[in-house]
Order: sequence, then structure tokens, then C-alpha cells
Amino acid sequence: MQYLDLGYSPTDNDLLTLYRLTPAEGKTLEEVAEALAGESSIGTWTDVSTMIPEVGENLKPHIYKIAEPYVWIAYPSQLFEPGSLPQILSSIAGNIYGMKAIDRLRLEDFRFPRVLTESFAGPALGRDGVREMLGVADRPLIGTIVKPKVGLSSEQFAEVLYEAMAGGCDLVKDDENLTDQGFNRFEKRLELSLKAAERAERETGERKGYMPNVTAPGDELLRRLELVKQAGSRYVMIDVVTTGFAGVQMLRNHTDGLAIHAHRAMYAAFSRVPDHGMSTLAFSKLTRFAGVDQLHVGTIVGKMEGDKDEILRMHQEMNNAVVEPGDRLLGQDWGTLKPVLSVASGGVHPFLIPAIMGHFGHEVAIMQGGGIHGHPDGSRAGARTARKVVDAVLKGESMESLAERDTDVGKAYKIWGHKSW
Ligand code: RUB
Ligand code: CA
Repeated sequence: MQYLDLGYSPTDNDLLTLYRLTPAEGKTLEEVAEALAGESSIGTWTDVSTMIPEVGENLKPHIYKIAEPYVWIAYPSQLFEPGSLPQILSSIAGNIYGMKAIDRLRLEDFRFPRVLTESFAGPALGRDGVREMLGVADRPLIGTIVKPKVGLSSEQFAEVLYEAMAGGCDLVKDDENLTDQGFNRFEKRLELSLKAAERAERETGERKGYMPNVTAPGDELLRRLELVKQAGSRYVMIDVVTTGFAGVQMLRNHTDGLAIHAHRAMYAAFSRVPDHGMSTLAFSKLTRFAGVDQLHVGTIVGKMEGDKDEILRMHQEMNNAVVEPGDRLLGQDWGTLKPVLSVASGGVHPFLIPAIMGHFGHEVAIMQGGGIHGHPDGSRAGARTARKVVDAVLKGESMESLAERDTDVGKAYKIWGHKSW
């Protein structure tokens, strides 16, 4: 087969991919691109007598552009099973990573055609639905991750959650590695945390969201989801990478109006090496198709790695109805799929909030763990500090001036006022 078709104009029915491709020693980019195009679609390593002409004609991919080290491929949409991220990934991000002819391979970006886009339900509530549910329209949502990550009992956990919510957090989440351990059972934590959240709601007059981590093998995941529904929670959270996209799609199909918070622990196993794996941009786009309502996208200024331009691009892909293609970017027409709320988290403290709002505007949830529970007067004071900082940023007040006139902020400023990563 010949898939090299430079100058081919992709049709509205094609799925487009952009790979960064490093051939193994002694191979040319063109020959390796040919092998990749075949292996990710209809081909194998040699010509086969079973290749009937119609398959070759109708289903073959087109390598339509090459600019070393990048390769652009258009695949006919009929190659893919509508609504199945596992099948699509097994094609465009599957065997090809392991081929001897390829030294390094990175899926930089992809674009689904409308027929595939609309086969996914996307977020049930999305960014705007989450805001409506919580009654917060015009400021960043403020949240926390209970710390220590694991180790507190269910009772101790619920108490920290209460303090944070009473102080002003809209959202409190389990950490990614807290699920159902002996020292903190899921059911007990769920019951006590929702009670504590209700108490904080009564006292503050605000609506609050507890995000219980239902990450587990599939059958247990669904069992925990049912517990969460029965308990009357507004949210579930899930570790999308370790659970896998099949599990996330399954969860989405059973949530019945609950919002899904997506934590991305392990994403960097794919994205960290710059010329291999999958970009965080491509990964993030998958989660909007899978139907999560909010996703960690990085902070630009916090403790986790992440290129500024790529994070802002991810923010666009999460928020916009249409993202236009650009230089080495394929864009996406999201059709009727709702926007996802971007979450900025990881090493955030109150005095990084102005920079985060500078980058994301108010359309973001800012989640601090250490930056709230590390306040010298405790979690409640930490949460108050975060809300005061957000209000000050919205009014244009400087952090120096706020720290001077407010005790909560002043105490936090002494520790973190000048901390950057
Ligand atoms: C942050 C935290 C999250 C990170 C993960 O806690 O627990 O797991 O947000 O990173 P802390 P990312 O505020 O104490 O650092 O959001 O980049 O996926
Ligand atoms: Ca965490």
C-alpha cells in the first residue's frame, strides 16, 4: 500500500492526527510514516493477499503533510467505532508506539470529524452547569484537597472538610490516592463529609460540593457511584488515566446528573518526554469527549510541569465551541459538546492566585491543598484567605495592600508572599 499522499485535502469526514516522529536509525521519515499509517489503520508489515480492493480504496489513510519531524495523517472516519475512545486510541495511539522502525513517537494533536464528535455525549453539566449548581457566576471557584493526602480517619477528614467549607471553599475533594483504605472507609467518609458540607452550607448560606473519589475497578466503581447517588452528593471525582477511558465513559453513562471532577494523576507518564507519548493537549481533548465536567489542566505558576502556551491551548479546547487550527495544531469543532471547567491546582498558594487569574480570567476552579491547610491559623483561615485574595484581585487591589490590612492574608503572606516555583 501507498499512503503517502502529499497535497491530499482532508475531507469533513476524516479524523486528523499530528505526530512527532523520530525514525529508528537507518530509516527515513517517509518510510516510517508509511509503516505508521498502515499499522494504525488497515495495514500490516507486508502486503497480504486478503487485502480486497474496496478496503484499500475506501479505508486507507492519507499522509497529507510532512515537515520533519512532524507527520499529518487523515483517516476515513469509517475506520473508527463511534462513541468508543478505547477503539479509537487502539488505532491512532496503539501498536505504533512499539514498532521497531520507530524510535520516538508523540501524538501531538488530533481532530475528530463531526460524525465522531457527535457520537460522544460530552459533559452532562459542563462548566456552566457546575456554576449553576453551585450558584457561583462571576468569580473563580475555590477548592481544596484535604491534606495529608491519605492517613486521616473519616472523622478527621470530614472535620477538615467542614473547616475549609466554613472558611469559604466551594469545593473539597479527596486526594487522588484516597479511595477506600482501612483507616478511612469510603462509605463512612461519604456520609460524614456530606453531613459536614450541609452544616457548612447552613452556616454560610453558600452551596458546597464534596468530590468523593470513586476510582476503583469497574464493578466497584459503579457500586461506589450508587452509594454517592443515594447519599445525595453533587459530585464524584475520578482519576481518569489510571481508571482508563472505558471506565470514565462508563461512569459518564451512569452519573444521572452528578458532575464529574477529573484528576489526571499519571498523565505525565505519557506527556513528560517531549518527543514521545501523547501531549497533554491531546490527552485533555479526550476527556471532554469522555464527558468529564472539570479537568486539571495545570497552573503555569505552580509545582507541576507544563508549558504555558500548551496549558492556555488546553484551556481553549476545554472552553470553546470551535478551536481553529494553527501552527502544528489541528483545532476542533466541538459541536454540541458542553465546555469543561478548567482546574488549576498543584503547588498553588494564595499569592499565585493573581497570576492564575491573569492567565485564565475568572473561568477556572483554583484548588489548593498545602496553600490552604498550611495557613498558620488552620484550614478555615486558609480558605478565608483564598476568598479574600480572589475578591481583591477582582477589585484590582494589590497583594501587598491586602496583606497589610487583613490579618488572615497578612499571616499567609509572611510564609508564601514571595514563594515561586
Ligand atoms: C495539589 C494536589 C493535586 C495536584 C495534581 O495539592 O493534590 O493532586 O493538583 O497536579 P497541593 P495537576 O496544592 O498541596 O500541591 O493539577 O497538575 O494534575
Ligand atoms: Ca493530589
